[in-house]
Amino acid sequence: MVDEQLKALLASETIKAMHGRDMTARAAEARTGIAATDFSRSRNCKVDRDTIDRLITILERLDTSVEVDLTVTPRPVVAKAQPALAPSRALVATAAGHNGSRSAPWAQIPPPSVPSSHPTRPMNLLLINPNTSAAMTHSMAEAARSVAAAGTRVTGRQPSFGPASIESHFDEVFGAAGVAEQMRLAQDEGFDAVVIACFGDPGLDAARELTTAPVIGIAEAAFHAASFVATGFSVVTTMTRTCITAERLVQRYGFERTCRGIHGTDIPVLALEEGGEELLARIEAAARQALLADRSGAIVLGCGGMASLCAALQQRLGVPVVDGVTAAVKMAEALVALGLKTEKRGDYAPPLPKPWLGWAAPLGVNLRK
Ligand code: 5HY
Repeated sequence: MVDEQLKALLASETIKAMHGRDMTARAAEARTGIAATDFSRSRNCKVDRDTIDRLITILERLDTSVEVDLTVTPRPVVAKAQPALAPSRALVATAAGHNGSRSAPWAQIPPPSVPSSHPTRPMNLLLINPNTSAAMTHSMAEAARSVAAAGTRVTGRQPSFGPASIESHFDEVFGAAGVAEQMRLAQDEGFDAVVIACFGDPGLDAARELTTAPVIGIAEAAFHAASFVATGFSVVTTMTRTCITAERLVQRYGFERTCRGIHGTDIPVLALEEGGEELLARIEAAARQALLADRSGAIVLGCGGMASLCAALQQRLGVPVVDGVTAAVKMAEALVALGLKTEKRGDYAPPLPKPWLGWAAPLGVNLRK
């Protein structure tokens, strides 16, 4: 009885969410087998994706499988998603950005051969935005979902304290602490991978101490991706004063030979949320100048808040433009598919227990799990 109720609830919630995506009632009916009349009653109710994710998680805990075909036109951020779910465990893929059908004939094609010890189950990806701008967390989670594989569910979170944007060393200290807070709070949620969505990769090492799941910083991911497609790349970022942070990461990750220059636009991070042509044109101009001055072949966007501008800039510049958020998502999926986990023998072993004082004390207890 419970299953049916939840299944119906999930399907109708998903349909409501699909309504937000201009799908005709007829089409939704054809895909879900739920009578169109039901839709008219639910037309004005929008349900966010997180709700669907939660419902899916509930269903999984009940080990119930539901087949829903969700063909939705993804917003072109970078690349089309690649369906990879095994036919036997057809589960509801999260509504946004997936292109998977269980009823199409190719769905019977066996999934790519992955190591048998790592079955292709849905992957839970935690995207942590180290600043406290909920709008930026949302836009980066959207970009992440637009390239995520069919079975990858993206959960976006930001700290409960700290700066709305990270544009200085002082901001970065709290950004890193915010990452540590969110890692501690998510420690029992079983995320399969984590993305730190700020171009300074704040708190990356600390986060890796708190989980065996792969943790990827968007700067590190972007540098790797750019070095696969060009012998030299240039970074275009926000405030010029934060260029030093990117310079230090280039050295830390060993990209001195491929990173040919780092350029600030002095566009404040939070101004990116406004978007608009004027802003895009300023970044485009800075990128053109960098390509010329550095003789580089690719551009790396030096802020997570630029993720939604990536496709348009690539179109205009005609060179590879790399956004770290989407690059990190695909690398996280690759590491999980390869069954690779963060080492626990050396410096990424859990922090040693000790007394903690003050407001952060709750974050310091029972660290050795
Ligand atoms: C970022 N700051 O990606 C960095 C960009 C920067 O709040 N998110 C931020 O300027 O370092």
